[in-house]
Amino acid sequence: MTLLNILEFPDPRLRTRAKPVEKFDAALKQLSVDMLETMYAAPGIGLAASQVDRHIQMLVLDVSEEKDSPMTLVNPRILERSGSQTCQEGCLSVPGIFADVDRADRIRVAAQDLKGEPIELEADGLLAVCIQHEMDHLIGKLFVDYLSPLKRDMVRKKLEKQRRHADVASPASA
Ligand code: K1U
Ligand code: ZN
Repeated sequence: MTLLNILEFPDPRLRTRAKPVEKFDAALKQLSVDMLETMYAAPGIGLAASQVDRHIQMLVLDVSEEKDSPMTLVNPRILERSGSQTCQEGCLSVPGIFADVDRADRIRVAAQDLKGEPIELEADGLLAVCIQHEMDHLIGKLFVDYLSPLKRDMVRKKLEKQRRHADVASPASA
């Protein structure tokens, strides 16, 4: 099992725009397996390749209660959006912070699977929120960008404090 390192806000690499996937090979399949393992272990309900410092348009997710419905979307595009919903979001790249974000309630998405075959799906509720959140990662956008600059700065300071406390609790050996 390979667990990948998840980049954390405000790491500038999270702001990189992901490139389209052109090669549907064994390495892409392996990255999707590693990303799913990393997402389940975190635990989370989604993960974008950008979060593990791979700047390609691929995301994984599983919003099922049983954690038995993994999905991988390659080169996703939103074809249609409708309605709106407000959901409290978290992010594995912004640990311990939760905030309400307004997003489309229903979306229609076109993507490719790991073989490059076209997929189309309709999503609503949490699945729609999660896809929109992960697609934001692929353009270098984080859910904290929907907050006011003041609140975003508070988040940055809170994370710095959390990290300082974590360093004191378990200092890196020299
Ligand atoms: O992108 C990410 O960092 C993953 C993120 C996805 C997400 C969560 C909530 C709303 C929108 C998108 C997470 O998975 S954060 C962790 C989380 O929400 C969760 C963890 C365990 C069980 C249930 C939810
Ligand atoms: Zn996220």
